[in-house]
Amino acid sequence: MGANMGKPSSFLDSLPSAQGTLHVVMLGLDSAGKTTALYRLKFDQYLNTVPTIGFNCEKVKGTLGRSKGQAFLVWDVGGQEKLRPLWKSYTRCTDGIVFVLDSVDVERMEEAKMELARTARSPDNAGVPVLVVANKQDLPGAKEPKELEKLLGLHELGNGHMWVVQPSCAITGEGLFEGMDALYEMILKRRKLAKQVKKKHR
Ligand code: G3D
Ligand code: MG
Repeated sequence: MGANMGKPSSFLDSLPSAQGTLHVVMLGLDSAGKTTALYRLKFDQYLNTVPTIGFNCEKVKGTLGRSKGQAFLVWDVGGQEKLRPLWKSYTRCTDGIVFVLDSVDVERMEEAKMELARTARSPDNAGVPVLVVANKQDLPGAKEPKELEKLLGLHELGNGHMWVVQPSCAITGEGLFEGMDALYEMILKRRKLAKQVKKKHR
């Protein structure tokens, strides 16, 4: 501790637990697999889900990499069209956005792209890192991350967003914790950049 005196922020930076609980919102079209993913993250088991009306909210803990032990409060907001206007109120003041995608549903890819773009453009969400969970990779015909990048227009997301595409299968849980770790890395990077900018303008 002594060696770090006078540099409290860098000391705190090295302690993930010092960051407190991070707020994350899960978005995506209905039946993309959001609720399945949330309960996989929470209980490490498959739970039969019913379409979400309103929202689910669970505290989950990272298990991999630097996110190990880090608490995330994850909001799973219903994806049905009539509920989407609510997304805005949940994404205010969030540390990260998890956008869950059905990697097989090419018919609704354009709709998913539009919803993601709408969320990303919102001034409240400027610069909030986006984890795209390319779900249902177990199904034949699932699109690969590189292709989804293009289909979702991720390179044109703008508004200062960092993003990562993580392939997953929410039923087995494959890829979910890797995704949370990638999201955590982006959150840390964003904080570091913000601090550098602050320093520059002092
Ligand atoms: P939502 O919360 O985004 O609306 P749900 O989606 O979690 O309710 O999941 C919708 C359906 O997709 C569920 O099937 C669920 O089991 C299935 N699902 C979720 N993730 C995966 C996955 O990775 N692979 C496959 N094959 N199916 C998945 P039902 O049949 O209950 O509608
Ligand atoms: Mg749901």
